[in-house]
Amino acid sequence: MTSRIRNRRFAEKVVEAAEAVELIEPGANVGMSGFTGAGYPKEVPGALAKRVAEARLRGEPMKFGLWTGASTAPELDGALADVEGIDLRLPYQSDPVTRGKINDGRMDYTDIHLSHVAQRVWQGAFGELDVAVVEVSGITEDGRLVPSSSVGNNKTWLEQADRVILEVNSWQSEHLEGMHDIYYGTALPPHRVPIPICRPTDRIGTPYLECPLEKVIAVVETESPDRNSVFTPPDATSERIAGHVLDFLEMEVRSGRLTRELLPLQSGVGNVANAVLAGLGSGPFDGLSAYTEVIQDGMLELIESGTLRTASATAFSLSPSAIDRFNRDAESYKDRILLRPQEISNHPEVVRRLGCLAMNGIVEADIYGNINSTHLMGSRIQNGIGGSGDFARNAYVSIFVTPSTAKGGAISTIVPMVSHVDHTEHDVDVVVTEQGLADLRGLSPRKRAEKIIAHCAHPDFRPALQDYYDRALQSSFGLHTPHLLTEALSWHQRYIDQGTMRADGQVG
Ligand code: 0RQ
Repeated sequence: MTSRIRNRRFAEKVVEAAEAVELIEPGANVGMSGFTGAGYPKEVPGALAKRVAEARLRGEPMKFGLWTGASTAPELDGALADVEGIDLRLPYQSDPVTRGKINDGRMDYTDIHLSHVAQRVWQGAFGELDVAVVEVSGITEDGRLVPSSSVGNNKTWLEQADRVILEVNSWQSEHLEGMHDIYYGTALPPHRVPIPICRPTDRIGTPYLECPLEKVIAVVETESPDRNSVFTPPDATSERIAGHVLDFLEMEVRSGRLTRELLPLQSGVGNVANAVLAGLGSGPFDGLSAYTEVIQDGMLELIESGTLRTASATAFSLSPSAIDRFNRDAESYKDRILLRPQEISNHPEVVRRLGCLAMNGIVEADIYGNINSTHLMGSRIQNGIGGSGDFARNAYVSIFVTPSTAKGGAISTIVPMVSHVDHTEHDVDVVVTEQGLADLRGLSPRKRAEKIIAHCAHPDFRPALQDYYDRALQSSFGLHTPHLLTEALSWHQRYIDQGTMRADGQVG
């Protein structure tokens, strides 16, 4: 028995991954742990992919429904997508192989708000959950499960699945024990009660996941690390975007709409988010808190410097060097960091009550402030909506950030009309590019368009956007939200046809 499996009866169920996957019947719906590359099972997915590949060679194709918390890693999504072993994937992915299969029409994908997944599964909207495959960082003497570096939907998987395979990962820090808050008080209507979180790190549950021993069909041991991408320092564009966001927040403080403590921060992952977080460390802000999905490097640094007092999330997404620092000092983070199930970390009720300041990346925005976070040219999925919708609609201020161009300047991320809508104009308060910031609060559509074109568009595309808007003012069917419908998506079609949105045909 390893030291991580402290319960004898669980230890008796240890098998190799290859043996465990034989217990998953073809066609099963499988709920796996994992959120932004943290806490996904490391051994079972690869073994399952191998089984699928071997079965295919025998002429017996085999597919599984694959449900997770959010994105995972090449060893999970990539491996199973590569052998075409996935039937329906949900709810968020960012794996290139998976993305390719979805966009080629070879795999089904349903992209839903992260906070909605648990209730949809409880409703039975995706059918039965047959098997859960969940990474934990240990099993206690009395058989409770110590969660790992993400919680995601694990509580729901363990409750809903008929059978459970546990992966016990001794690479994960032992100090994770006690850092989680698993709330068992959710119910379907009409039995719902308020979620009693009034401050980001209010504890309302228990540090452990529960799973009856009888459900556990196998335990697999591993020492493999999470997929931790190396931290790349913010580039100049991200820093300029971050600068505008920080100026905006400072202005909100100066005008008395926010205090120096701001309100609980939610921040998407990536370069811009890290640049904003870095800037918060040197700004006039203090005693900050976060109620978010993911704790990334920038947030850990803010905690280390003391600017960020507390952070609630559902997962870590740290670089290897940040993980080292975290593991060295994990004990001291216990009263400052807390990981929850994603239905709680992203819960609209809590986000609205706390008044989160939400900041997320986008694919494109239109001149009226509608946002596309997910689709390229209206039809190709990039990643998914993730938690951006959970936060944006319910935030105190919802901020969306993007460079003003993509693909070397061939694409304007500010367009006449978005080619797909994830966040409607009603959910969008502030749009920011490296060119500037448009505060849309309180503005009519026409005033919004003027601001977005003037402040956010790249100078190479600004005249064409202004020209579109001016002509729409002349001949639109209605003048509340002026549009030229036969032209509104022509920028996207030009990119598809000519590889550029530029009217002069220049590529980049
Ligand atoms: O593609 O690498 O092939 O060139 O999209 O774009 O600029 O690297 O930006 O990594 O911050 O991702 C919206 C995808 C932005 C992300 C999105 C191309 C661009 C590049 C990526 P290449 P960048 P980022 C918290 C909240 C939704 C979920 C969310 C996202 C690639 O922020 O998934 O907010 N958000 N979750 O070239 C064509 C455009 C484009 C474009 C960018 N207008 N047209 N291609 N690209 N803009 C996290 C979770 O919920 C878990």
